[in-house]
Amino acid sequence: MSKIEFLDLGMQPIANNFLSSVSDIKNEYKFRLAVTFDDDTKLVSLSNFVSPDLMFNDSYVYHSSLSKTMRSHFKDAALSFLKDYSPEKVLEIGSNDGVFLKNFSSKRSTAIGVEPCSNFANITRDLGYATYDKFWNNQLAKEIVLNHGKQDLIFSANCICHIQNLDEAFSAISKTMSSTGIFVFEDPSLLSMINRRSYDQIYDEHAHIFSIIALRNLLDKHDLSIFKVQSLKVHGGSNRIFVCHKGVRSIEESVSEIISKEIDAGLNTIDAYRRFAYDVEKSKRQLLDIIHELKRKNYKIISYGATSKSTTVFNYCGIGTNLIDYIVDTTPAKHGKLSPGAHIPVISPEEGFNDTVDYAFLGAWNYENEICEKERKFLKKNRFITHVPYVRFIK
Ligand code: DWN
Repeated sequence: MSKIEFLDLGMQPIANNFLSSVSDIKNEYKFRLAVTFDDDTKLVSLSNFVSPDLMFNDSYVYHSSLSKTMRSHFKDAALSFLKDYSPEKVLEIGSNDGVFLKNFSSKRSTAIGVEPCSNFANITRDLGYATYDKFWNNQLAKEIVLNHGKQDLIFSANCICHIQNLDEAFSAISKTMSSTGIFVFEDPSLLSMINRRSYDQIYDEHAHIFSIIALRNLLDKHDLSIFKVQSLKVHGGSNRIFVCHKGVRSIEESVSEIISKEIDAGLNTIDAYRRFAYDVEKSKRQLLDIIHELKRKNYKIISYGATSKSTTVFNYCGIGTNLIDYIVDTTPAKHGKLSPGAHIPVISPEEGFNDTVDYAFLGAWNYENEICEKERKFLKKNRFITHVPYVRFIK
């Protein structure tokens, strides 16, 4: 049997489907969030996929530009690609609010976006970038090549792992990339997830969590080669993967270096995933223990960052308004809503992050440095709680 399920995180909602009112609860969509290892390709994927239209539509709420960390991350990325590869034609798959695209001016290059969430596609269109509000597939690739020609740089951040049919996605990329072009994508690293026990990287949108081992196997079928990998700190540990048509560029050492680390961690065998599943259970028990203990002492606990990740944690651990009073988040579209599944009210930090709060669960743990810097006053007397890489307080 080549597909082995190793973790079940229970019935979960759509991670970014914030509810407008209590009356929406009865129609809330739920599915069984479980994870499977494919022993042939070594790919880790959800056991059950959710229909893309239910997740990515004109009500999508995640804005890449809202964090200072991500704005400078994408600016640096764009500048380094311009310096190292001088692409004239740039295409971004999953362009969100244009945080990457807007670093390309029409003087040096033409940049176009693909973004199925039309509320976001309208933002980049208004900025002057041709944007297709469609899902990435062979048909769209054909349309783009016809209208704009083949592309020198195809970039995608936190989007390829959202695509369920990777064979079609890679085939479409291969047909859209010019003969000397590059495809660069970044997504959460499976190695980081396993090492940091950050099981909350698993939710409906993340159809797959990638190892370089699995990606090399999948890309090879489309005559595409990984020629460089960079480890990134963003989103709790990501990989930036550089791909070209086979034989066009020499393969840098970074590829074999990271594959060796993955093999050392056992990512090519099921045992590492079974150990991870055991650690996830333990993390749940420890988190519940400390939250219950604080609650018994009558402390006020809230959550900081209404992330997709916290949807997984709250629904897996059974944490609701019995333990967490509310969630503060900077995204205006989440304010006044109820968090998916756990139905915890979401309000702005201005409204809720004040002297009455004793402890805050860090839903946005991937921005620990940015948030701790910003919230120095809170940390003088109070503490954040996180479960990554183990359950602990942040002073
Ligand atoms: O791939 C994806 C990643 C990139 O973004 C998507 N599938 C969905 C989304 O996942 P997430 O919701 O877990 O992403 P973030 O970037 O961890 O979300 C941070 C949230 O925290 C945002 O809602 C903004 C909020 N926030 C805040 O309230 N105060 C963030 C910071 C830095 C802050 O200071």
